[in-house]
Amino acid sequence: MARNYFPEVKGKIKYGGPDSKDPLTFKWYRAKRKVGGKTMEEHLKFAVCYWHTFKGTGADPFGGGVYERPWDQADTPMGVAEDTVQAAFEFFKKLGVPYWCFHDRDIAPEGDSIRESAKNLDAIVQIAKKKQKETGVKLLWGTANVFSHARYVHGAGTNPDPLVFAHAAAQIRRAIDATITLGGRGYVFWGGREGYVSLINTNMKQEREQLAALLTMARDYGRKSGFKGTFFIEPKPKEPSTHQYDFDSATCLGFLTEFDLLDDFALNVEANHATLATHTFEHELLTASNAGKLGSLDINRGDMTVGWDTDQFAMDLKECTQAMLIILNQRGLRHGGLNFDAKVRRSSFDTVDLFHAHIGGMDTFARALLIADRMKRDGALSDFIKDRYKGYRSGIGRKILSGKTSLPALEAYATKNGEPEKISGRQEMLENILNDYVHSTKIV
Ligand code: XUL
Ligand code: CO
Repeated sequence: MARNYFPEVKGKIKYGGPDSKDPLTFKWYRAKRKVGGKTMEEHLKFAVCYWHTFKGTGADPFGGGVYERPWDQADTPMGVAEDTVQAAFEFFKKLGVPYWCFHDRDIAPEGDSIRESAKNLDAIVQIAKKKQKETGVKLLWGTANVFSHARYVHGAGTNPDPLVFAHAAAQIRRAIDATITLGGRGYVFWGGREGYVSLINTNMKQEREQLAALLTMARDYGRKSGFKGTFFIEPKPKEPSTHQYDFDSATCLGFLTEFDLLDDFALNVEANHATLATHTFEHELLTASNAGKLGSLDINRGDMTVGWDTDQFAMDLKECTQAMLIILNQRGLRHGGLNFDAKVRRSSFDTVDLFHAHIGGMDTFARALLIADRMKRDGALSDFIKDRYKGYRSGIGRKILSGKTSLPALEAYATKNGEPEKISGRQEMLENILNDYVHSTKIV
């Protein structure tokens, strides 16, 4: 008999509707509810992340772990790993999420040698494969943790020592194998320490070339091994390093173009990483989407008064509505989804807090989806924007965009037509419209 790790939740979390007073029910998320031809489940493709939800300890710079999870109590690291898979799939099933995500070292412990680590990983992957079949839960993406071990102190692919590069390559190879075995839709690269602490000891030009070499090899290995999904780069400006080479969406797009990786890669954009880069989430999503490269999202939020990656659960309805509008406008995420790269607070140490956190995040995005769908259908904001640029759809504007005019011709045009009329950007009016949609109680 499988152990019951979450006895406080008897069965699957149910839909209770917006007026439900039971905190262990959904108010907005109803997996099979149709929104514009697709179900909520298909639109949102939620994934639970293994690292925060099952391996987070609550440790912070001032104190150690406080969570004491029941699946962490076995005598051996492999025993703990086996118990954790059981607990994880019980959680996925009860929550009703279609996907999960992992790093190699979250699911299986590092061994004393590369061979032993690979053996550990494979053993857990086999169990996870069975659990996926049994529950119907699928893998959104896998990745390798090439930033926690002491050998990666100066980076993995960007390390000055090629032996460290080789260790990272070995790990990534096995993590790609694991992702393929589990049918993962994507494979993520987050460059944890792929950057510098100080330029005083760094050959930045070469480090970027090293990183490109690693990504190219990984792409070639994955394709040769039959991986048909998308490789994702996850932008983040800093933390743990001072500067990371995958700083933000625009920097990553430039990097992928420079090193000829655009065809196989897209971006996995994270909310808290956007704000660390002093951008809004919307800005980062739109930059990726405009380039046809918004592949997946790590959903969470930062704390605007705190300058680090707090990875809180997404709760800001306005921000999530803007994110959903961008996703709807690009007609969905092909291989990606919405991964909860978020952790409960240190003081929320009960296992039931994990349910409250995910229910809140799922409800926020489900509600955001309904609002965004209505806004899109009504042409709210978009009609205004379209009208604002109408001058470029004909006449001189059209000539500018199609390269059919020149500076002297434009000088002649400006001279003939005189001073332009002043036209308001109507920001406050549009903010009021956005507020009306976000706070409307009629959109159910
Ligand atoms: C770290 C972060 C990672 C990646 C996966 O800030 O976001 O958890 O999502 O390596
Ligand atoms: Co992330």
